[in-house]
Amino acid sequence: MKTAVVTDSTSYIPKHVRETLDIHMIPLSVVIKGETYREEIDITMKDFYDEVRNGDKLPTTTQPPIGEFEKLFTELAKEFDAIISVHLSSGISGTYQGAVAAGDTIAGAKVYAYDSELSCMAQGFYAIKAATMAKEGKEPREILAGLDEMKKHMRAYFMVDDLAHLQRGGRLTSAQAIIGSLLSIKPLLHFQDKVIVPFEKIRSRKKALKRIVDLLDEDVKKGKSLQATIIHGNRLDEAVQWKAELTKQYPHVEFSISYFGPVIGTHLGEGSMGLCWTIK
Ligand code: MYR
Repeated sequence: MKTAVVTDSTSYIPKHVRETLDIHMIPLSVVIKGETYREEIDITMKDFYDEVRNGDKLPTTTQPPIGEFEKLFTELAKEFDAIISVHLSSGISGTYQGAVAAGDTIAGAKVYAYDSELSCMAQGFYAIKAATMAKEGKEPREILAGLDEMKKHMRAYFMVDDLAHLQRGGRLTSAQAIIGSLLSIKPLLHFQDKVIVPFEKIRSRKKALKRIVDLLDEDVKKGKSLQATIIHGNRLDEAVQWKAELTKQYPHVEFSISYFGPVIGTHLGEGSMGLCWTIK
């Protein structure tokens, strides 16, 4: 049984990793001043933030057209018996549903769309795990069980500099009054039941980051072997420094750095910061 692995661009898996593991990528897009850019292909993270920082018009995002899924799945079905397609949470984007709908039209390979229930490198962890297991010759059933096991241990917390982006994009699921009460502070955010909700109200960026480390600490103490990624919205220097501190504090956790690319950055804004972790 040969299984191919697909993910969308919001996993922000580095190109060389995708190439090494044969992970196929379908891009979402940002629309800036009427121009559509496929992220990870037509526009980099840095160019995106530079472009929109002082722009008078705010960007918007779009999910991949179903035809793109159909094209890729049809191509892969010539060589593979199964396709596992890992996507950002179905609670914040229609991308997962697009993969499901396209998968239903494909002959010759069974398509398993997998809802990561979050996004970014946390989603990337699933795609990398799926691709590694597929290369080991594991059956789709075993791969999906591996992803579900990983999901039990997945944690992702993040904070934004300005909640207005999430509010404007409609991706913060809370009563208007709650959002209003959060606007002046830096709440810690996370995913619950596939949507973004405030985890705790915290007043400063420093305290929010410290709280994330406390949450990591609780899981480190459980003794499982963990991998973690710092995710930043164009704050590489800060991420590098945080990684050095965390690596010193938790030498047995494998840390890496990733970013909130154009699509996710449209909804979070520049200067966001997060940490996700799970079992290896
Ligand atoms: C679309 O247009 O379909 C894309 C919508 C993307 C919404 C993104 C909302 C923010 C997600 C934050 C993820 C943080 C993961 C650690």
